[in-house]
Amino acid sequence: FLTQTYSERAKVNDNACAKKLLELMDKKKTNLSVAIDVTKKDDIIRIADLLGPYICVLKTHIDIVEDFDMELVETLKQLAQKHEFLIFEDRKFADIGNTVKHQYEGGVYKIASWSDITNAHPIPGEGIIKGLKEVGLPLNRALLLLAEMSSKGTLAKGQYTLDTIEMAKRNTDFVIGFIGQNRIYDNGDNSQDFLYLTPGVGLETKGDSLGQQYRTPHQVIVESGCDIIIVGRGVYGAKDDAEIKERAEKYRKAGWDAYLERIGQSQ
Ligand code: UP6
Repeated sequence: FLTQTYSERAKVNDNACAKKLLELMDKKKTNLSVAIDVTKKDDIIRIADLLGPYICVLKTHIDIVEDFDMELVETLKQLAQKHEFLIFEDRKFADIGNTVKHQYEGGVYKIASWSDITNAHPIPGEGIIKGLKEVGLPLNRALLLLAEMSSKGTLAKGQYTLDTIEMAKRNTDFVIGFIGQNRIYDNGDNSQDFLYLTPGVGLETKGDSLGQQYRTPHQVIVESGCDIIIVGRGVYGAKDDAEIKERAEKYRKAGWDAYLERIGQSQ
């Protein structure tokens, strides 16, 4: 899959969400996901509308929003349609199946009702997938498992990561891929594969004071074989809207050029 195009991979993917994602990446020429980690509803909406044309996935942390209401997610859904991107609530579920089911479906945020993709830590065992699947599958939602993390000292490594992949392989109707740093597993034929979405991407700095570690789009896409770069502060942390757009275009181009190099189509 390292040399296959996103559109070739879309054709063999039976998960509606993964198929749509791969198709829109190809169409919009972007493998950039932006993490809009800001805390005011109006800022999220403004930045989402601004960045719509540059991104394939809008990543949210809905529980950091101070003035959350359902109108926010309704607006994000409309923007997702207008600009053709998917919404990924980075909820990082980590509890037993019965609990995550409620957290995913209900509560204040009703994540399953608006987020195309969400993610979960495999730490509780396979029940977490089963619980989320009961809610998400009928709604055509998809799940990513956290196989590795970008942060210093992460415990998600070695056998834990390999076991995560085995869990995903048993649930390919709902699990479309991973949050990770490397393409750990590649099935090596032309059947449905996993998507690798990678946070910890930055062009200017190597990390922050709280353990975040950054790599470049080239390292992520070409050297590590991942599919989507997730960038937060590197994009939204600009001084004004014009600079946010400039930065988004810079990361979009860096990610896309890296992809073209990987599939052997760079000029
Ligand atoms: N994130 C990571 N590393 C992981 C998993 N998730 O950084 O292993 C998330 C963070 C944040 C974003 O929760 O929303 O990706 C990275 O933001 P940044 O680019 O501003 O560091």
